[in-house]
Amino acid sequence: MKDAQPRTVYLKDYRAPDYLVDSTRLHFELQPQDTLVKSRLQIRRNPAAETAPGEALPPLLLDGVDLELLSLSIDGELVPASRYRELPEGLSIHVKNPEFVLEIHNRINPKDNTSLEGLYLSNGMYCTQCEAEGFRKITYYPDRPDVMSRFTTTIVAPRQYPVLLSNGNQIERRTTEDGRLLVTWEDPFAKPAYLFALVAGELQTVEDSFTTVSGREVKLQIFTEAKNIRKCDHAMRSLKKAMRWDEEVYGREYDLDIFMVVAVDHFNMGAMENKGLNIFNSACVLASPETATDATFQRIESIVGHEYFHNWSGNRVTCRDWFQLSLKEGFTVFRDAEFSADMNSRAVKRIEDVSLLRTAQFAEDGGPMAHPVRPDSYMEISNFYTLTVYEKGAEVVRMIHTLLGTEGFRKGSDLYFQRHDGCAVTCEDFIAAMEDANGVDLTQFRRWYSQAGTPVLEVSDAFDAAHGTYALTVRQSCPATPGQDKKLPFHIPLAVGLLGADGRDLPLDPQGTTQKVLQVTETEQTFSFTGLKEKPLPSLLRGFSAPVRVRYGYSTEQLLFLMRNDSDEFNRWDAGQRLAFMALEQLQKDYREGRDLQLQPQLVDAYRSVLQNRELDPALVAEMLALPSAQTLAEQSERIDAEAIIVAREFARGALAEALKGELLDCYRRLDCDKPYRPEAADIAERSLKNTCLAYLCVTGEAELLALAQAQFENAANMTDSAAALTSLVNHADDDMAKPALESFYERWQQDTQVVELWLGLQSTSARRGTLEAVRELMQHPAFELTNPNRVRAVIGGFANRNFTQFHRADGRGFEFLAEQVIALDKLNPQIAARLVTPITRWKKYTGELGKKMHRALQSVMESGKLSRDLYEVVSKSLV
Ligand code: 0A1
Ligand code: ZN
Repeated sequence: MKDAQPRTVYLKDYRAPDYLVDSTRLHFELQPQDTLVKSRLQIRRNPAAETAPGEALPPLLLDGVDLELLSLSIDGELVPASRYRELPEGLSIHVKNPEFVLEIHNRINPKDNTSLEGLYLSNGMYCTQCEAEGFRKITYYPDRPDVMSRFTTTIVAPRQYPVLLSNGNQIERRTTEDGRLLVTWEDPFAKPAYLFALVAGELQTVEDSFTTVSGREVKLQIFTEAKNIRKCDHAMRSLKKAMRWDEEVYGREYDLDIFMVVAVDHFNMGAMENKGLNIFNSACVLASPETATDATFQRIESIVGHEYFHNWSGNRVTCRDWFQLSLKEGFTVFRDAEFSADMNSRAVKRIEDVSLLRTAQFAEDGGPMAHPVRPDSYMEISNFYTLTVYEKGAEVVRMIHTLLGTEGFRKGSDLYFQRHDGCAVTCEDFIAAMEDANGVDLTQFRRWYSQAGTPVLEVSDAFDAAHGTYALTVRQSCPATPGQDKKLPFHIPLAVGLLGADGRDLPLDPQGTTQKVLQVTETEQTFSFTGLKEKPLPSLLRGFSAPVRVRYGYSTEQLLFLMRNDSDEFNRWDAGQRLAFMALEQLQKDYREGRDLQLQPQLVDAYRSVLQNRELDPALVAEMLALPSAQTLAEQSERIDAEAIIVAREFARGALAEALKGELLDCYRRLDCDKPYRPEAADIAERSLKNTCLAYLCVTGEAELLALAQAQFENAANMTDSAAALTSLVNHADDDMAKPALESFYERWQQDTQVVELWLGLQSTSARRGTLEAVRELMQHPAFELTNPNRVRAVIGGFANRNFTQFHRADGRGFEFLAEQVIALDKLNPQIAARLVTPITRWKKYTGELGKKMHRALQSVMESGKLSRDLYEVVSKSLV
C-alpha cells in the first residue's frame, strides 16, 4: 500500500465534479484474499462543471486506495499506459469524449483488511463500509457524495455463502456453470458511492412486513448468524415503530419494496444507513431480555430509528461534500431523539442527551480538535464524525424547531425534501428551506454552523418594585477556538419561566403565558417583564433550549426551590445538578486546602426528598439522585485537578449513602419485585431507580448491603438487574465476593458475544485500585481481540473514557498504557486508533504533574514512527 500523505482539504476549495456517472454496474467474484471487482461506468461531462466552455476536457480523476489495477478500458478499448497516471490515492485518466463507458477490473483483499472500511470479512462473512471514503477501497471511482449514480450489482460467490445482498431489489439469482451462486441487485434510486453495500454469508433471517400509509407492502428482513436469530425481535419492533413515526411526524414514506438489516460483529461505528441494506454493529441491533440491559434496548430503538430516518435525511437528500456532514447527521440525530422521546420518557431522554453533550461535546468544543458544526477543513474526514457534528448539530436543528414551532418546522422540512429530493445539497440549503417556508430570516442564526466553541450566557436581574418590572440582562460570549479568535454574537433561543414565591409559574403576559423564548441576538441585551408583584425566581434555559452554558448567581436556597417546584422537569434536574456541583466544588477546595470534608446538609435533605417523592417518574428520580460524573466535573473546571475531583466525588457519594441508607433501602425493597421483563418505559424507570439505590447502598461497603447485590446477582431474571448487581460487586465488594461472581458470569455467558462485551466493560471501568493491571490481563484473555472494535472499546475505551479514577492514577501509567495501545492499533485500524487517543489530547487542561505525564504520553505516540493520516491529524493538532 502507498502511504497516505498528510494533506488538508478546505471547504472553500469545493468545485462541482467534472464528470457524472449515470450508471454503475458492479460485478464481484468473492474470494477471501483475492476478490475480483469489475465495474462498468457510464460517464458524462458534468454540464455544471466549472471549467470554461471550449476548454479541453479535463482529466477524469478517480479515487482508489489499496487496489490492484488489472485493466482499464474506454468504450471497449484498452486504455494504454500513456493515457492514464497512477496517483498516490487514485488514477488520472486522459479523456477524449464528453461521454463514454469506462470499464475497470481490479483486485482486493478483504481478508487482510483490518481497517473495516471498504470490503472486509467479519467472522467469515463479507460486508462493506463505504462512508465516508471507503468505496475507493473497493474500486476506482469518483468517491464523493455529489456524484450520484444508479447502481446494479452482481455478486458471484462459492456456495458456502447462500445469502448475497446489495442495495435495492434482487433481479436475478442463479447457479453459474462452475457451480457458484450468482445474484444481481438493482437499486432504482441514484445514490453516492458511500451508500453502496454488499453482504455475503451464511445468514439466517427474521422476516416481517410493513404496510405504508399509501398501502404499499414492504418486506422487512433482519439477517444474522443462526445463533442470534432469537435476538432480533426488538429491532424489528423498533423498525416498524420508526417507519410509522416518520410517516406521522414528517410525512415520509418508505420507497423500496424491501428493507434489510444485517448484524456484523466487526464494525467501526454503531450502524450504517446504506440504501435498503442497513449494516449494524451487532451490539446495536441484537437483544434479548436475558442478555441485554434496558440501556441496550433503548439504544437499539434509537439507532434503528436513526438509520431508518436517514432514508430521507441523508439518502434521498444527501450531502454535497463532507463538510456538510451535519446536514444529514445533525438533522437525523434530532429526528431520532424526538422519536425516542415520543416512545419513552421525554424528560429523561432530554437529560441523557444533555448530559452527554455537556460532558463530551463541551469538552470537544473546548479542546484542541474543536471545530464548527460545519467544519472548514480536515485532513481525514473520519475524524469529523464527532459529537459536535452529530449532537451539537442536532441541538442546532432543535433550536430551529424551537424558533419556528412544530408546524413551522414541518413546513420547512416538507419544502426541504420537496426541493432537494434526489440531490446532494448543503447546510445552507436546509436553512434556506426553513426560512422560505416560514418567511423568517435566519442570517444570524447561521453562525451556529460556522463558529466553534460553547457560548456562555451571563445572566443578571433586577426588580423594580415600584413599577412591578423585572429585568433580565443577558451577556453572551464565546471562547476562542483553534483558528477562530473572535466570535460574532449568536442567535440564541433562551426559554425562560418565572417562579413566584408559591413555586408556581407566573404569567408573563396578559394571556397568561408562563414560558417565553427570548431571542438573544446581541452581546448584551435586557428583557423586561411587567406587572409583577414580587421579585420572581428565573428558570433559565428550560429544556436546554440552546447548547450554551448559563451563569446566574443562584443561591443554595434558590436551587433547592427550583428543584422542588420548577414546572420544567429538565430544569428541576438541572437545579439539582448545579447544587451538587457547588457542593462538590467546595469539597474539592476543602481537600486542596487540607480541611476536613463535610457534605452540605441541604444537599442531603434535597436528595432525601427527591428519593421520597412518589409523584415523580422513578426514572427522573434516578437521574436526580446521580451526582454529576467525574468527567462532567472535569469538563466544568477551568483547570482539572483529577485527584481533588475523585476524592470529592467519592466522599460525597459515601456521605449520601450513609445518610440516606434507610430511605435507599426502603426504596430498593419497594421496587425489588418479580415482574416479567418488559423493556417498556415504566418498567425501565423502576429498574433504573432500584439499581441506583443498590449502587449507593453498596458504596457503604457493609456486608448486609453487599449481600443484597449478591442475592440480586444470583436471582436476576434479566440482564439489567444482573449486570447492575455485578457492577456493584465488582466496584465495592472484596475479591472473595467479586471474583467468583465475575467467573460464574463468564462461565454462563462465554458463548454470547454481546454479554462478553458487557463483562469486559464492567471490569475495565471498575474504580478499584489495580484495574490497570487487570485490564492488561484482560487483553490476554481469549475474549479479547485487537482487531474487533467492540472488544477494544469495552476494554481499552472503557478504561480510558469511563474510568476516571483509575485512568488518572497519579503515576501516569494509565496514559502510557493508552499511548501504547493506540500505537499498536494504528497499524490495524486507524479510525479506531484516532478515536481512542482522545482522552490524552486534553492534557493542557490538567494541573501539575498529571498534565505533564499526559503530554508525554501523547508525544510518545507522535514519536512512535509513521502514523496513519487519521491518527496524525488528531495527535499533531493536540500537541500544539
Ligand atoms: N452514517 C452513519 C455513521 C457511520 C459513519 C462512518 C462509518 O464507518 C466509518 C460507519 C457509520 C450513522 O450516522 O449512523
Ligand atoms: Zn447518522
